[in-house]
Amino acid sequence: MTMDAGMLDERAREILRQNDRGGYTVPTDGLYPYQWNWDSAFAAWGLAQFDLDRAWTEIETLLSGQWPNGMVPHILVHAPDPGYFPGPDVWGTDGHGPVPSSGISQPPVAASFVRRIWDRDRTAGDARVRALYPKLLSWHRWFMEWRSEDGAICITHPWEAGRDNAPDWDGAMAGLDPVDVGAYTRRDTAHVNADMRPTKYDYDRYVWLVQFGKRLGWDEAAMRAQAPFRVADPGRTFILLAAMRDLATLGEAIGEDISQVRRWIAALEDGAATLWNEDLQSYDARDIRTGTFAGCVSNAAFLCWCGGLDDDRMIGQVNRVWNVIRCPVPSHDPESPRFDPRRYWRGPTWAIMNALIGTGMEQAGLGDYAGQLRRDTAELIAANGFAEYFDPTDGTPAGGGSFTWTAAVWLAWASPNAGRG
Ligand code: 9WN
Repeated sequence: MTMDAGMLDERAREILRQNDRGGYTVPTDGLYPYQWNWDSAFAAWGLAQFDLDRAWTEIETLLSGQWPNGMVPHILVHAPDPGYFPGPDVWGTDGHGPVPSSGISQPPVAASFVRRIWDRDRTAGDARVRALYPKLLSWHRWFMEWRSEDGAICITHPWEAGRDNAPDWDGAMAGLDPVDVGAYTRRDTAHVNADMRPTKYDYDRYVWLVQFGKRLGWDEAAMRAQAPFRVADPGRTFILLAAMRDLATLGEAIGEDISQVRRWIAALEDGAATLWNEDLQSYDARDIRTGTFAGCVSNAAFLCWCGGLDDDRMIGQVNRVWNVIRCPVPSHDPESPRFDPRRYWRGPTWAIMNALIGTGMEQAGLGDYAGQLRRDTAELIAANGFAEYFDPTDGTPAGGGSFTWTAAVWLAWASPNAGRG
């Protein structure tokens, strides 16, 4: 591969600076004008490679939006912007949290990046990690109280998974009737090609689920009792498992009692086991209302190693998928009829998912696979830019450009110069 890694490093730093809105980073200019939860945690990982203080601030700003019940919203609206739909008025979350926000959360990657950022300079980060620990603990508790089904972590809206239109939710989405959703104007398709975005069928259901939560005043107990959409997600389960292990490491280091965190880890391990689909020979999403598996080998299934599971059963799937499409990992099985290489989470490859999968593989002793995935992700970015996501069949960049988390993953993991910490 011929690439000028130094130049790409500089471009990645420039993207992070350009998307900085003062204390928080937007995912990309225009398309996503607010602070997104897991985007920000990745941004902090990237920022930590050249500005540790700013990296801590990113996480602190994210946690400043935490609701009293522990939930950390998936979107924080520090400054209004008409360029994105739905805004806080549609969510109807006024008075729920300290910052205008959405009413749902996103994959909790933050604790894992806090641990890595802290490891870069434990002395400088000591006070900051002590202040963040109780907030992360209370967010993780919220997951265990409101999203756990025997340790398998659920989503109540596709946006909570961060993998919005993944085929993993097709069955549960078909069970919704978005009656009376009313008229609304999407903004995303004004920024990027509609063929690369979720469809109107999807959006009607996304908006209807927001209206449902708003109607119930975002009361978790009431929402759980009625639960029109509740799907156990392998992605969230493995990510929370990883974050919980990192939280235990942090807690132990600062002298906290981590016995509850240990119990949660055990519960999540049990929950992860319930997501193994024997017929598919893969981890899989499961609809809680119907008890049925989605039948999807998605990139989330390959996060088992990131979750710290010593499990070699997914290796067969990696080999099969890479035989059809050499890595990086596509978001959906390339041999499935539902595979769509340009439509968002139904086929494209995402640098953030590759980074989580790769660091997990590394940790599990699968160094050759991890190295391959990292090099191929680097090549993809070097050849096609810092796009939101990429067509895995030919690398075509898709979605938004100058994307924060792609730049962050480049700096922290994919770049030949990356410290990978
Ligand atoms: C809805 C910001 C976010 C990511 C998600 C990604 C996409 C939003 C959207 O963009 O979701 O939250 O409007 O499509 O799916 O993972 O956090 O980058």
